[in-house]
Amino acid sequence: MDVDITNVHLDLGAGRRGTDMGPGAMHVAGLSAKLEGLGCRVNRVSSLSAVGEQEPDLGEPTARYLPAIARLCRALADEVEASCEAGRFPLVLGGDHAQAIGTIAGMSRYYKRRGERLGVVWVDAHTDMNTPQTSPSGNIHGMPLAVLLGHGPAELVAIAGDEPALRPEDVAIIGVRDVDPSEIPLVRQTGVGVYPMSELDARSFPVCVAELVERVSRHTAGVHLSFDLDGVDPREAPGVGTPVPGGLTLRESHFLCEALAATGRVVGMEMVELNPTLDLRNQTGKLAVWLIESALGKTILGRRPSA
Ligand code: B3U
Ligand code: MN
Ligand code: MN
Repeated sequence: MDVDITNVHLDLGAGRRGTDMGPGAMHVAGLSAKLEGLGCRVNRVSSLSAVGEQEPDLGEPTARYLPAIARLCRALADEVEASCEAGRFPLVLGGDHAQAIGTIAGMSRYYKRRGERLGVVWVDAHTDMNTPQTSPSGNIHGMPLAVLLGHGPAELVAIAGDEPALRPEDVAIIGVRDVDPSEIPLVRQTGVGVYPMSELDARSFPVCVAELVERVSRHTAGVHLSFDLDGVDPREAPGVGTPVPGGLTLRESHFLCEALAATGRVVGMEMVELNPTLDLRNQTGKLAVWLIESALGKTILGRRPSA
């Protein structure tokens, strides 16, 4: 498999600075060599940056840094779409989760043009379905999934084209344990699949993962994994800006990535919200690279035979 890596130096969507340094930390953890060890070829590594962009003075902002984030996401969508077009696997290193507006819009444009649909597994402590009207923070990293389903600032929704990037039936969020009361109506109204921690515990993790894989695969030509590291428990992934206790264990996180890889239908991945300024000796950066390896097909007893 040929992989295109895009480093996204973006932290303007988050409430805390520092996720712009996430890509560097994953490279320090040996990403490229590990991908090559898996039999992947890294075709190109490119970078997009919103570091140092100024916030327009709009009084009390409801979508902070909207122009800069829209600009970056448009450029990212173009890159990712071109990678899909060339038959390469887009691996996007974040960056805060606002980048998913660009990554997934680009992938979705490619599939829509072929009359096909894209499935998404969204790993997150949060549901990321606020809009400027409901957001308590004004931070766009709390809004990307709403945007991709067609709700939110028009300049962000439009990056996917005339139709929203995703259909709610093709989306599942897993690891959820911190939802704003104000975003619950949109979560319910859209009907996206949501697996809160309580359900994973009550019904067992493997059962829920099997159901989730079936949901995102049923009507789709491929599945993208949008992995917010705050989905993982902060004891194992401390380097994130909004840690929430009670998250996925390292073992569950690997299990999910391995289960997705085993379907052979993973067509893109992004790893987001890594904040090296809050990490402990790159513990979370290393975890991120491990999880990427699992999602791209690493197995414990050696390489899975490639098709
Ligand atoms: N729901 C809150 C907090 C939040 C969302 N995503 C992250 N934090 N990482 C918000 O600001 O929208
Ligand atoms: Mn998120
Ligand atoms: Mn999150």
